[in-house]
Amino acid sequence: MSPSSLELAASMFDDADYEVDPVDNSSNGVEININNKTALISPSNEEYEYLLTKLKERIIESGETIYEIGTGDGEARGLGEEDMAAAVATLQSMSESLNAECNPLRVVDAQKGKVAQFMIRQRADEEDFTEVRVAVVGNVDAGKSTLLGVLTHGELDNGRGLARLALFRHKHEVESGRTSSVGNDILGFDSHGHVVNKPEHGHLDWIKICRKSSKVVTFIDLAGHEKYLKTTVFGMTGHAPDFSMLMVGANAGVIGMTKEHLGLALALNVPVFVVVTKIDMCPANVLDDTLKMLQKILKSPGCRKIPVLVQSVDDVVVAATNFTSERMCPIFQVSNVSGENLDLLKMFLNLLSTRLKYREDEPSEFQIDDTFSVPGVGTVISGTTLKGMIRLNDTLLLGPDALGQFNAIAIKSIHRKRLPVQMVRGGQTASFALKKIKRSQIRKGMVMISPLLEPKACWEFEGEILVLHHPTTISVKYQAMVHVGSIRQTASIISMSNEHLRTGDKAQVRFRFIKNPEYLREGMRMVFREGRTKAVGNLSKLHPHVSAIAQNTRQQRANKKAAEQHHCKPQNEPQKPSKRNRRSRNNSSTGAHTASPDSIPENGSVDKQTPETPSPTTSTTTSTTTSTSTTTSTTTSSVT
Ligand SMILES: Nc1nc2c(ncn2[C@@H]2O[C@H](COP(=O)(O)OP(=O)(O)OP(=O)(O)O)[C@@H](O)[C@H]2O)c(=O)[nH]1
Ligand SMILES: [Mg+2]
Repeated sequence: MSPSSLELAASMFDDADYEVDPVDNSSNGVEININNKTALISPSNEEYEYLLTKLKERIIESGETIYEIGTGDGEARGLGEEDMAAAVATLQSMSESLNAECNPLRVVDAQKGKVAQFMIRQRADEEDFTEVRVAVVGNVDAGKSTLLGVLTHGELDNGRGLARLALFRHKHEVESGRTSSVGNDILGFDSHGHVVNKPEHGHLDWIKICRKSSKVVTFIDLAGHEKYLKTTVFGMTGHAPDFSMLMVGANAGVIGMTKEHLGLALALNVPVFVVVTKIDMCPANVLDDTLKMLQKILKSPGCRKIPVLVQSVDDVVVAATNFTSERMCPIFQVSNVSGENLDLLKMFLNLLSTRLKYREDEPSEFQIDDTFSVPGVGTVISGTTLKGMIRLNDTLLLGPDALGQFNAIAIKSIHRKRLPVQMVRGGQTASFALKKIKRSQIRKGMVMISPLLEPKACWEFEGEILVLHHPTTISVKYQAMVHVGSIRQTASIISMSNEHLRTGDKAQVRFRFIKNPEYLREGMRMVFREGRTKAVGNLSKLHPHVSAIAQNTRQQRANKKAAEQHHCKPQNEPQKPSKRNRRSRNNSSTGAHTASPDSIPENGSVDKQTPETPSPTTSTTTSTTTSTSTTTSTTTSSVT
């Protein structure tokens, strides 16, 4: 991707979505005139209660907040030593009464004394922890899997691929050293901000980590090689990352897929921070060149970011507190072999909090990004809760199936990171064991959703798209892969506002899925790509699907026949399917699974490959559903 396509990506979306909520001075509708700078020094009972309520409001959503003492409404910054001590004591007492830890982050000199920042983090109970997802992208060999291995297993790398072994899901990945699938690993922090991961004989016990953690960072390890781009795009759209960590090898510099991945993160509006690796083996002048190049790209009109080299604890706090609200892009320089600066990176990760806001009263919505067959348990689905709360024994709708229908399903077990739990909230990933459903009946991209939403499936939808790159022109009947959330399906263009689209063009385009109807929501981000062609955009209008059976009228069949007679072929008709695809198509009618090979463990073992899979011994569950039809009807329906 050229810098100009980065510019295009940035011009499509604005960072405004991620503004932090402004601090307001009302609590439960009661306004209190309070001086924010001095309020904590010796508050009256009424003021104390007010401050406590405000702190509670701040930590209710994500279980933590960064609190600053010594600043306030237009006053000169800083408190004297005694006042600061009194204010800190009040903050500690408030934290204690909210069952939270008050962890000092930094103290800085100011005009009138000192300003101090604290991380107030609730002590989580055994079952509950907040979650932050970080997608790890960057060119092949940048050191992505290695860094994750080092962070999560606490042992340094040998420079020859030792640490990454813990992350690989497939045998061929171990042999080639290249990530080809979406890998997962977790890093837990307790209420003091200390890492809780303690590998036993090289293996991590996820359940123990979650029980001890107040916050769990889930890394989504993605592939750097171009041939796995489809899987990497899926990791970025389907796993709903809060942040993306762009990795750059210090000696290799900004090469290969680095800009492509950066452009993707910008297009999907996922805040990016950069980690430069291999500083142990890189001459100073080469490292300098790499940093200069990075800063130049980040500052370019395409990115409009403010790069900040993070070199101290102070820098980490500033970067973390301004990361989502401003255009700041922190840059870390680390070595996985010597361990240099890894502490700063860990501290930064500890301070990040989820971007997905949830409301308990919202109807729930869960997107499926992977399916597994677990011996003794049955079909297991995993994915992200986007909205609301899902509790045990809730009844949700699972779909859409090939006919665009949703089927009732009871929730009999919920696991978060392999830990059995009672409920899961918006912003959290989870897995569910489903009984009496074959894995082949479930596709990535399907949803489990509250019946209150009365979900409808769509064959057709409209998107406002921007073409980031296309070698020639795109016109009607053009087909490419659409990525929306965890949906990944070929769609063709059936109409558009412009006659032809070239690189840089914006247009209103109507698409039609070629295989299955899908559940979509207006405003979702989409990526439309095929080879080097790439367009990004927003879903602007949905055309809900009317039951395929109802539509399979004589008239429609006649229309279809007529269209066939007119040789209505797509502009870029896909080539003959590969042998394997042909085989899986044939199998699909007999109920064999059709899940993407990415998700299927090669060696048959499911434990490691299923991030949140309930273990056969711990699972008690099952759920029922009305049977979904396996008959495929891909061509029969259309839109009103
Ligand atoms: N000297 C040194 N070597 C490193 C460092 N980080 C990674 N490596 C080595 O770089 C090589 C590539 O690392 P990987 O972690 O496989 O790279 P990747 O980004 O995951 O690559 P793909 O998965 O193929 O995209 C391995 O041999 C690592 O041992 C580092 O900080 N210093
Ligand atoms: Mg890798």
